[in-house]
Amino acid sequence: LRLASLLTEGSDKTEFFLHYQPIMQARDESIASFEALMRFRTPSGNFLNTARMIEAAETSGLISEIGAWIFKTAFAEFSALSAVSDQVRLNVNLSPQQVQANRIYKDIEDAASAAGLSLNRLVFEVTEGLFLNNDQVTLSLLTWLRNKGAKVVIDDFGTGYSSLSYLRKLPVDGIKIDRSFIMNMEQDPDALAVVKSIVAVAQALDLSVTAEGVETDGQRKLMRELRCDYLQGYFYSKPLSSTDLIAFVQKAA
Ligand code: G
Ligand code: G
Ligand code: MN
Ligand code: NA
Repeated sequence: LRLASLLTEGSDKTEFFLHYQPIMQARDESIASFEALMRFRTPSGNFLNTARMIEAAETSGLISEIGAWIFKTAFAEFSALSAVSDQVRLNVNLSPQQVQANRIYKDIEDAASAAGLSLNRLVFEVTEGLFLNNDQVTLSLLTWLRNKGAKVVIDDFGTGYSSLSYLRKLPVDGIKIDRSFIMNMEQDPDALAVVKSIVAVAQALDLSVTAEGVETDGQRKLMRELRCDYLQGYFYSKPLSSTDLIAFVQKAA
């Protein structure tokens, strides 16, 4: 996949756009947030694999360019959701490469001011790998975002090198338990034990917990019993186009 040529030959060929997946408050199942997820569609109408496209953007050095487009588009589309309460937030994924580039500060500020959006409406999702080297560039960015009122959460938690004890020292507000654990916990006692201990540690450290990939009523009930904070997954909604998102918000209101 030649992302670079796709980009330079014009986005009139391959369309980029964002889908948004609702994240619910576990307590009352109201809308807590929307996660922006990148989508690529070819002229023939096929969706390209997002993970592969993001990876291609990372290796070709275009991720910051795409990232800036994501900030601009997501912040503007989110701002335009007039029926949504000001308690609802927007989650945006950050690639490790994007975090390393200095332009990210200005890209976020420019997009937020263009959309009239305060940074305290934002949640940034990062991966565990970002914290491996205790890198100052990373820590400075995350600290800056949190000082501006944004939240930072660790995505796909449990799949990386997580020693639970290191969590205490990181500039993060919460974790999202990877959906592989949620998927298996009803059948597999080990997966359930992992979920329970992740939740217990996060709660002891005052970190929010999101369960990803909630697909069944059983998973939903279990996570609510464990006092997980947020639930996300097909049980509530798949990722939605911006048009379908407006309908979802109106129905929930
Ligand atoms: O939405 P989907 O399951 O197709 O996403 C596949 C992968 O691509 C996920 O790991 C997701 O985190 C990543 N991804 C989706 N959208 C974005 C984005 O806007 N930025 C980054 N960095 N990653 C994204
Ligand atoms: O890595 P990240 O957590 O950002 O990836 C999110 C991806 O997970 C989204 O692309 C979305 O399509 C996918 N996803 C969200 N909810 C569910 C779910 O309930 N089941 C499955 N199988 N995938 C989901
Ligand atoms: Mn994510
Ligand atoms: Na995930």
